[in-house]
Amino acid sequence: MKKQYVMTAFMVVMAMFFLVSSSHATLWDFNSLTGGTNINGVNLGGVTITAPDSYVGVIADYQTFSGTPSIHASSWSAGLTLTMTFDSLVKSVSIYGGDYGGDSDWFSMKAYNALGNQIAFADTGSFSGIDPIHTVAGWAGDYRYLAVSADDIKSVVLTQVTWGCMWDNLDTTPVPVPAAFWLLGSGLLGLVGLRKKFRT
Ligand SMILES: [Ca+2]
Repeated sequence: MKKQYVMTAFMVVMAMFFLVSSSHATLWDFNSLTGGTNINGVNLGGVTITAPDSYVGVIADYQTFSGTPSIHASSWSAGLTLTMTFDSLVKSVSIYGGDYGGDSDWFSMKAYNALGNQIAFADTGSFSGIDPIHTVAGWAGDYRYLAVSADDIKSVVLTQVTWGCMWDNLDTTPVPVPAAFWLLGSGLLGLVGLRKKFRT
């Protein structure tokens, strides 16, 4: 009987560990990357960023956009895209984009599931100046924050709608522990309880 208590406690601890370890948000700030590098197709630890023309650059610092390394498309041409594909499904994605100089920036973000179907969309519209809500200490360029959320995001496509953008601080939250895991867990706990009942 003692053994069953130990097993039950072990399962509860494992379940809690799994929940805690899998609920952490993941932030890519690109700060360890070297300016001028082409990171197209490189896995940055959970995310791979690609572009149709095979160029995803790193800018060490562009005036005061973020004051730290950020990423960009091959040129400032309108319509260029970057695709960010995640190793594991996520339920939300956010990122900052923009540059500096008071021009009219604009970018959008589309989210896709593993089947390639679009499941969410966010758009800054034309803007200049700092995001009035999502301010970041040390950032002084023109930027906006965009976020999308859905049940099962596998990738997002960023488009610089007008002019060019740099992007920084890509942030995701993971898909929560599946309900099935908890059903299985509670089922096993129930079995332990039943065994105990039949024994006494
Ligand atoms: Ca950065």
